[in-house]
Amino acid sequence: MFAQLQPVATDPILGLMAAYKEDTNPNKVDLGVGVYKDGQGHTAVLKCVKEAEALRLKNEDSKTYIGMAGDLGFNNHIEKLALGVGHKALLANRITTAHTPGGTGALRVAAEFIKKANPNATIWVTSPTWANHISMFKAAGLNVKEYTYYDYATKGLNEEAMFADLATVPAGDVVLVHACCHNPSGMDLTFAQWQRFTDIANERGFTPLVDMAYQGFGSGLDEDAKGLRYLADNVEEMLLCSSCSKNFGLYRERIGAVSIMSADSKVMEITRVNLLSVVRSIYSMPPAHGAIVVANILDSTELTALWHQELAEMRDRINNYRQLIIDKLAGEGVQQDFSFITRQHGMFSFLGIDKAQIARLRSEFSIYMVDSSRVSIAGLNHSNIDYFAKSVATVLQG
Ligand code: PLP
Ligand code: TYF
Repeated sequence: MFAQLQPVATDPILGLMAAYKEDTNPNKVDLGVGVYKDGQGHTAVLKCVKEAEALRLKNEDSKTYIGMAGDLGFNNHIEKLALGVGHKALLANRITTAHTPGGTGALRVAAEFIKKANPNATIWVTSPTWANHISMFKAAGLNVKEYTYYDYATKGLNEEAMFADLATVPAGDVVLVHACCHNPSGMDLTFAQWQRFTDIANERGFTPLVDMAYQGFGSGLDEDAKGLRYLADNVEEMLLCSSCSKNFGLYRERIGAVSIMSADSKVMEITRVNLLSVVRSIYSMPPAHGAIVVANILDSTELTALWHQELAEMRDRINNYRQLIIDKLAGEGVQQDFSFITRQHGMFSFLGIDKAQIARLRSEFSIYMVDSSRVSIAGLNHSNIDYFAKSVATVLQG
C-alpha cells in the first residue's frame, strides 16, 4: 500500500531552514523562518519562561490527564490577553476556549469545527497568506478562496479591491483576517479598515476568523489587539486562533488556543461541546507544559512584568532594524525607495525584490529568504547587517 504513495512538496519555509543548516559558508544569513533571534543570532529561552518552568517543576503534583479544553487557568488568561479584561463577550459568557498544540493546532481545530458547523463553508484568506493556512484548511475539507490584500505595486494594502472582494462573500462563509503583523507582508489593517471590515461582516453575514500569531510583536500587546477587540465588540460570532510560539518564545512546546465567540451563552454551551468533540476526535487532550508555563507567568505580577520587558526588547530590536535596513541600503548607494519597510509590522518584511535576485542572494551570498522576498528581520544583527546590505545592493545593481 505504501508503495503507491506519491512524493509531496515540502513546506518551502521549513525546506529553507534545512538548506540553511547544511550551508557551510561562515557568512551565511538566515532570514527564512519566523523565529526571533537576539543580537547574537541566538533564540534564547525567555527568563520569565525559565522561572515559570522552575515553578512548574516545584509545584506540579500530578500528571493526570488535563481534559479536552486543556488548562482552564491558561484559557482564562489567553481570552483576557486577546480581548482585554472585562470584555463584554467575556462578561456575557459568550466565549469558549480550548488550549491547543500551537497556533497551528488552533487553526486545524477551528477548521474542523467550521466544517462541522457548515460543511459547505468556504474560508477566504488574504492574498497572499501563510502557506500553511491554505494547506491546512484544504486538508480539513474546506473550500479555500483568496481575497485581495497586498498590492505588490504600491507595497501597501489594496483597500478598495479588498473590500470589493469581501462584499461578494456569501453568508455562512468564513473570512480569515490576521490580527496583526501580517504573515508574510507585514502590512496590517488600520483601525478604520477594521471598522470597515466589521461593517461588511455584519452586512454580508460571514463569520470572521482572526489569526493572532504575533500579539506584542507589532506595536504592543493591547495595540496589536485593538482591531480584533473592535470586531469582537461588534459582531455576534467570531473565531480566534492565538499562538504563544513567538510572544512567549515557546515554539517547540506547541502552545496556542482556539476561542469561539457565540451570540449568547446558550449557543456558547452548544459550541463548547462541539469544539471539545472536535478536539477529542483529533488528539483528545493537548500537552500541558506550555499552557502551565504561560499561566504561571500571567498568574504572577513579577513574571508578567518581566515578560512585558522581554517582549518589548524583541519588538524594539526588530523595529530598530527596519530603519537600519533602509539606512544601510542607502549607505550602499541603493537608489530604490525602501521606506515602506517602516510601514510594515511584526517579524517580517516583504523586500519586493525579484525571484532571480533572491536566488542570487542565496547561491552567491548564502543569504536565505522566502521566495516571496519575505525576510525575517530578527535574523539580522550587527555582525551581518553590512554584509546583507552590500549583498542586496550588489544584486539590485544587476
Ligand atoms: N498563524 C500564522 C500567521 C503564523 O505565522 C504561524 C506561525 O508561526 C502560526 C499561525 C502558527 O504558529 P505555531 O503553530 O507555531 O504556534
Ligand atoms: O511563517 C513562518 O516562518 C512561521 C513559522 O510549517 C512556521 O509561521 C513556518 C512554517 C511552518 C510552521 C511554522
